[in-house]
Amino acid sequence: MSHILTVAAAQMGPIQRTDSRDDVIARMLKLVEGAAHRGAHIVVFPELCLTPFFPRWYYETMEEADQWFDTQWPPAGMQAVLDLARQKGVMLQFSYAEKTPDNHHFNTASLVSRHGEEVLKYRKIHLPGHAEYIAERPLQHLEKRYFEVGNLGFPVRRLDFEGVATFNAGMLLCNDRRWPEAWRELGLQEVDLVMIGYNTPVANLDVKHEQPPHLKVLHSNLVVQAGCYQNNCFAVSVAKAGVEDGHAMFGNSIIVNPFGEIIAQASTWSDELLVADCDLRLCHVNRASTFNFSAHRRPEYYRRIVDQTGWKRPEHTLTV
Ligand code: CDT
Repeated sequence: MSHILTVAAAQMGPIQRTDSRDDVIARMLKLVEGAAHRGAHIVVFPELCLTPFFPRWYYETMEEADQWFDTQWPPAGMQAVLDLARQKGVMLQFSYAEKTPDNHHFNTASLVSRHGEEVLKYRKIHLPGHAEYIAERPLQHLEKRYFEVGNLGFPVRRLDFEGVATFNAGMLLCNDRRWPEAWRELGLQEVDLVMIGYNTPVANLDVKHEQPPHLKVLHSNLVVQAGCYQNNCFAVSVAKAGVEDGHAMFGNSIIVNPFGEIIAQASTWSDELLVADCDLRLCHVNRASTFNFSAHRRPEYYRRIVDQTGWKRPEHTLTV
């Protein structure tokens, strides 16, 4: 066994409303081809990598929004990508809008073995935005309208990539990466590799506070670097980037090691591959020291984290 898992972040440029599914699939095929050529064992695609980020558009009914949802696994067109990946012997992670046979709607990520089987499914839990149209917003973000909160928790699967490495894999989607609780759920299952897809706009969506664009990059790096460091894992964090439907998404896909260091970073707003070797032994360095969870965690003092959602400030004020 080599202990080295070679991962590829397959950043994608924008997907316009006018692009066909075939156009998108052709781009994904090229990215898989390139990643395999560069020796990748796993290729990770962005959140909602088959469609534009449609939650920026308001639809009165779910029936209208359903045009963006796939009802089958694999989603339409994806079989060609799975076939190529199987032929090249690489694993894939992709994400799409899923409508289940019993009419539930999720923002879903799927991890596929090099034999073409789904080995792990994740349904996004932290859905940002709002459920109703808000006229004052410069840009709608209607994930709470179109998706239900994921019902699978934060699963981690132990995978043996024969002849390469055995590792524990988990997934997050976009806004999830900002929540330490999500990372810790994965970290407590000894996750080695976290795969993250995202669509994050450059524009500040909060009309009450003008946030400069550089903070978007800072915050995205900050949470992924901290998540990896505090949970002893690698992450492949992959953007849909560039100007989609007139709205810019900041891109900046990164691959991060368990020390929190960025080991690969995108430099375009287009389809772009980042490839990095992940020495999985690095995950054990801090597991044996600073972040030895068994030795140092104090869950008896963490109750508030699971019992409480919003803030409760101290009841009394002390005059000083
Ligand atoms: N797709 C996604 O989760 N995007 C969010 C932006 C939300 S702004 C209301 C993110 O956290 O990047």
